[in-house]
Amino acid sequence: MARTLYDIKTTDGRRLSPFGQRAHLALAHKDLAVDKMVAVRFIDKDAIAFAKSQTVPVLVDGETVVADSWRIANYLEDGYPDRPSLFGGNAGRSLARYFNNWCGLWLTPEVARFILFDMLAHLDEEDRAYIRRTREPRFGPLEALNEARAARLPAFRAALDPLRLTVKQNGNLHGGSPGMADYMVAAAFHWADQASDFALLAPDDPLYSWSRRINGNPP
Ligand SMILES: N[C@@H](CCC(=O)N[C@@H](CS)C(=O)NCC(=O)O)C(=O)O
Repeated sequence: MARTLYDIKTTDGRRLSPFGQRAHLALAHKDLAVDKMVAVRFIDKDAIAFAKSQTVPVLVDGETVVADSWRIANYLEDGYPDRPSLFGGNAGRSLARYFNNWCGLWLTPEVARFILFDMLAHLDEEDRAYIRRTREPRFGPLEALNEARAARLPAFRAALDPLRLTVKQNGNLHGGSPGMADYMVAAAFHWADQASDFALLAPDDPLYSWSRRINGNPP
């Protein structure tokens, strides 16, 4: 059964979607290979129109089309029950939903404020214009965001304390080995690493080594 993943990937090889990274990690956890990866730009809406989606990731698994990283994770969990579990049961699935919402409502927009301006350097002219057009109404001018980021960093890092402590105590959010909650959170840091050289996490932060390990890129 052929498996295709649509994700944002630049011509210089950067994967600029935290949500795409979640799908990569979930597929790897299930030990499911991606036969074909289709690199799309932010503006390439026609390429994913068949999935009735405006966003990536989109997974095509044989005849099945699934858009949205949370739905992809649930599809993989339910469709491949004999493979390692992403959630560790229904209680784990419910708790993972909290992290999906926390990332969507807080972590990903916060990370965006630190890296969106730098991300422009990896986009072509059309995508740069698209990002400004769609993100500046929400975040304000990207230059101003960038100028404010150093001042905002201590509060951002402090807000990660509950995550930091849990990772220190458990090893991962899911416990001794990572699961979907870890993938969703760590994927936001993968995005930051791909888009920018800005040191969002200090190298001696336990979250630095944890997120790099989860993303398959140990320190
Ligand atoms: N809730 C969706 C969000 C997906 C999403 O926002 N993807 C971004 C890339 S990070 C995208 O495709 N953006 C296209 C756009 O901004 O038009 C998911 O979890 O998959």
